[in-house]
Amino acid sequence: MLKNMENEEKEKEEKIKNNKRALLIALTLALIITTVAAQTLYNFYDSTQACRRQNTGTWTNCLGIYPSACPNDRLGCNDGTVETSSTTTSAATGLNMTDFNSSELYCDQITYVFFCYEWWANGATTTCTITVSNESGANPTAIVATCPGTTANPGVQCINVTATKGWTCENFFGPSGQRAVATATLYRSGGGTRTISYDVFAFNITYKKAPKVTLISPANGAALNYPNITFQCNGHYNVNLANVTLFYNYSGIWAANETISITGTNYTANFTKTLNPTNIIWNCQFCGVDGNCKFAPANWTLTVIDNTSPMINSVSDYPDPVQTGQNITFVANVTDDFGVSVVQLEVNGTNYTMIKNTSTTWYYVYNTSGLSPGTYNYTIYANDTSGNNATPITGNFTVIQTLTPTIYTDKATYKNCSNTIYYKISVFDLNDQPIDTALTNTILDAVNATVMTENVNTGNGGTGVYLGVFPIPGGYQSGNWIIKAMSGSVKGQKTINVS
Ligand SMILES: [Ca+2]
Ligand SMILES: [Ca+2]
Ligand SMILES: [Ca+2]
Ligand SMILES: [Ca+2]
Repeated sequence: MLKNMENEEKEKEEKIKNNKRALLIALTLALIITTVAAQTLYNFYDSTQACRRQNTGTWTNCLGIYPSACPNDRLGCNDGTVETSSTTTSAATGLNMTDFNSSELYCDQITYVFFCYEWWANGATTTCTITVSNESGANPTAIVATCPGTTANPGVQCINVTATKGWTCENFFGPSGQRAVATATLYRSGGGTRTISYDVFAFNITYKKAPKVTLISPANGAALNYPNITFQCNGHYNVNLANVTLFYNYSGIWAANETISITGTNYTANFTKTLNPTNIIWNCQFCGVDGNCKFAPANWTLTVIDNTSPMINSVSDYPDPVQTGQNITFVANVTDDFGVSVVQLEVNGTNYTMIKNTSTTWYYVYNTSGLSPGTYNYTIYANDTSGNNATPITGNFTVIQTLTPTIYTDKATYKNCSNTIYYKISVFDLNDQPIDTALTNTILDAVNATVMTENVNTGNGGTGVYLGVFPIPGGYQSGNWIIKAMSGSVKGQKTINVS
C-alpha cells in the first residue's frame, strides 16, 4: 500500500536535502573533488502483491485483497486493519507476503531495505520467526526471533535488512525477477486457539532511479569496413531527459566525445563519426532532468577495418614529348575509403615518392637529364593507411633531343654609332625541325630591366635569319647586351659587347 503521497513527498524532499547537505560536506572536506553524479533517492512503500496465511499448518488465502490500496491491503498501513492467522493445534501458523512493484522501470540501485512489522497474539506463542528472502522465498534469512506480545505495544518495528541480502532492483521492481518475500512462522505455547494479528507486514525500500539505456547499433562486436559510422542508442525515463553523451576510447582514453541536449522521456540518439581503422569500446550515457545519469548495462565493441584497396583513377604526364634535360611532371588521382598513405612513381627502375597536392591529387616533377632520347614506361603505385595496395597504372612518355636555338651574330663587338647599332642574328633548329620561333632582341640594363623589345617574329615554321636594328637609350651606350631567342620552352641567348 502506498503511503499518503504528501507525506511521501515531504520525506523525499527531506532525504534529498539531507543527501545534498552530506554531499556538500563531503565535497568540502575532500581535497580532490571528483565528479559526483547527483543521485536522487526515492522511497518505495509496500506494494504487497500476494499474501497467504497458515492456519493450523495449512496455507490459505489472506483476508485482504492483494494488490490493492489500504484498507483492503491490510498489511501496508498502520491503521488497525489487520490480517490474521491462527492455529488450534501444535501445528504452525503464520503469514507469507510477496512485495514488488512491476510498473517501476527506472530503479537503478537499492540503497536501503527495511522490514516493518507490527503483530500481536491472543496468548502465549513460541518458536516465532520472521524471515526475508530475495529469491521469491528461497533461502530465507531470519530477522526476527522474538514472539509477539499480546497487545500492539510497542507499535510498528522496522529492521534494517539492507545487509541481510544482496538486494537488487529486480527484487522489488520491474516486470520480472526474483522477488522479495517475508514469512512469519509461530507456534502456540500451551493449549487452545492462538490467533495472530498483523497490522503492518511490509518492506520499505529507499532506491535510486536512472534512465534505462539501450545500445542499438553498430551491433556489439561489429566489424565495419567504412569510415563514417553512426552510433545509435536509446534512453527512456519517467521524467524528461536532459542530454545524452557518446563515450568511447577512440583516442586511447575512455572519454566523452559528444553530448546532445534532448527533451522528452524517450529519445534515440545518433552520433555519426569518421573513424580510422581501430578497435574501440563505446557506450551512451543518458541523464534525466533530475540529474540522474546512466550508461547502458555493458559497453559494446566495434572494429573499424579497412580491407578495400585505394583506386588510382587517372595518371598523366606533361609535357610529352619532353626534351632531354627538361622536367616532366607526373600527376596521379588516387582515392581511398579511409585514406591514401603513399603514392609512388617508378621511372627507369627507380621509385620516387609523389607529393600530395590536394586530397586526391599527387604529383612528382622528374628531370630527364639522365635519359637518352626514346620512349619510357612509368608506373604509379599507391597504398592506403592500412597497407592495402592499389592496382598499379602504367603510362609512357617520350624523350626527344633538346632543341636549342643557336644564335649567330655578325660581329663579336659592336661600336656605338649615333646611338644606333645594327645587328644580325640567325636562329637555327639543330635538327632542322619545324619550330615556332619567337625572336626578340631584349636589351637589359644593369639592373636587369627590359628597356626595349622589338622585331618579334613568330610561327614561320622553320629556321630563319632575322635582322634588326635598335637604338641605344641615353646612359646605356656601352656595356654588355644580351640577345635572347625563344622557341617554345627552348631558348638561347647570347651576349654582345657595345663599346
Ligand atoms: Ca498499529
Ligand atoms: Ca493494517
Ligand atoms: Ca582502403
Ligand atoms: Ca604520356
